[in-house]
Amino acid sequence: MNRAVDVTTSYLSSVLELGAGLATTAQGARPEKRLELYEFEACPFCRKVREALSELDLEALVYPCPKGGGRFRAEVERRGGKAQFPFLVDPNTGRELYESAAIVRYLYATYGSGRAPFRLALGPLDTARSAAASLARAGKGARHRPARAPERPLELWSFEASPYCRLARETLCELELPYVLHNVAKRSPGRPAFVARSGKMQVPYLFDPNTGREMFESADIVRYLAETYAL
Ligand SMILES: N[C@@H](CCC(=O)N[C@@H](CS)C(=O)NCC(=O)O)C(=O)O
Repeated sequence: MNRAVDVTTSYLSSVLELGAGLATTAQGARPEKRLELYEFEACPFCRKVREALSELDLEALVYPCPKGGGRFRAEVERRGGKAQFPFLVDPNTGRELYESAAIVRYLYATYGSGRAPFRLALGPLDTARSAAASLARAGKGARHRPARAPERPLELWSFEASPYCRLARETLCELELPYVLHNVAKRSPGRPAFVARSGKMQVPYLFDPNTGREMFESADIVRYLAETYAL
């Protein structure tokens, strides 16, 4: 896919998300330890969880589990008994959960206002909304590509509904590169600290502790990840 098609279809995907994962909402208690999420970018159920993380201004260590991937899928099977995604691990409470609706409800109950977003009550309609957003990207972020494993997780500043962040996340996912997802959605209280670090409010922003490289610009990030890790 060329860059113009990538950006256009990623914009369409964001529009089809219908505002979910764009801005933060009421936040509750903050986790002491980072949440861990096993997921893949193209999965509509995983998107619902990432939307909730953005809205609740929560960070997560993301373990990408694209189809055909050999790095983290086995860990989910070992812990939960089956290879189904999303799978959330909360080291603060010891909870380990499958099922996107249960995970979103848990996140809002534990780290939000207590009440899950209205869209969750729409059930299959909400899933159709998220599936449409996946369809717009025609399978990007679904299948693994051979890549070497980094020693340490990368770090990405992002928010779910950003079309440019999606392009960066797709590549991280396909290459099975684990990363700390710093969500800085609109109204995020984390934005000032991010700007202090990076110099301006623009995402995606990638930091690779394995090479010391940091950069803005989704096209540069996608190119850097492929050149550095793809085989
Ligand atoms: N009801 C589950 C459905 C999850 C689901 O079907 N996930 C698919 C991916 S979209 C899956 O794990 N497939 C197995 C695989 O990819 O190997 C939920 O809401 O979390």
